[in-house]
Amino acid sequence: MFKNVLIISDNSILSKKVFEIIENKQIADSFFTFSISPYSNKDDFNILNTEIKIFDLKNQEHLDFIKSNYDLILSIHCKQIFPSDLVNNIKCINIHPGYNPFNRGWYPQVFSIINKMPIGATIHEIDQKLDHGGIIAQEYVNIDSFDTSESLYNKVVSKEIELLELNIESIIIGNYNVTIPSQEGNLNFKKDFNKLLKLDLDEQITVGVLIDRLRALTHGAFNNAYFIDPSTGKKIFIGISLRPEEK
Ligand code: 0FX
Repeated sequence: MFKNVLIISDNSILSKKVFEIIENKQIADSFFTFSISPYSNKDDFNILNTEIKIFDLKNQEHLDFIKSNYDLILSIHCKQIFPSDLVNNIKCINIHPGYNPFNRGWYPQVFSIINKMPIGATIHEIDQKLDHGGIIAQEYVNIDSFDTSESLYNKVVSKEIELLELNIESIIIGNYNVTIPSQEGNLNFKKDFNKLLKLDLDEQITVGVLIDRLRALTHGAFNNAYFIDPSTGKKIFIGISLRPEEK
């Protein structure tokens, strides 16, 4: 049983969900602390109605504090990579918006739309490699032909919440099982996402490949895909709208 649990997150909506799940489950024997990385704005987390700490996982004093005060860390979309000093000394568990070991790393749903690898949500132990450790729970979500990055991401986040609701008690008690993935899978970085953004007006590709590229880069108001206007040299941002027929 883990007694002092640190939740570190840069996603206020998911943090609030976890807060509610913990409250509803009445896990009274453990003490929970909510925190963010320095990349987040504390004000965005006021909706939690609890004290929010800020921990910088690159700061050794912060790491020493964490090591002496907590016995379990739950990473809920944290922007910082967990250093080996933490991973080797405390149980660290991550909820990842992807189906490990496929498209580990940056924005899994974007890459799954393009390379057709499985997508879903995974709860796993953190080890030295990114989105890599033993898997505690995971589930697929389906990619529809009309999904964009945004609609697929929303399905993944709903699945993450479902998995957390189902597994949080066994994680806190420490009686969960772990499965080691049979392969290393593949890993994408921010630079791989950035390489997708610029569209070459002279590139010859099929309509299917183009639609996939555009829907993989369509996510709400984010200015992702663009081409360069040949006459002005300006970036012209582009998204796609997909509407299945209503019957
Ligand atoms: O909570 P989260 O999904 O991302 C966070 C961290 O920011 C990220 O570094 C970490 N790898 C992840 C596990 O947790 O929120 P987000 O707002 O950063 O991104 C949500 C989605 O928004 C992303 O999957 C794709 C889309 N997006 C985001 C940005 C910033 C874009 O399409 N373009 C963008 O420029």
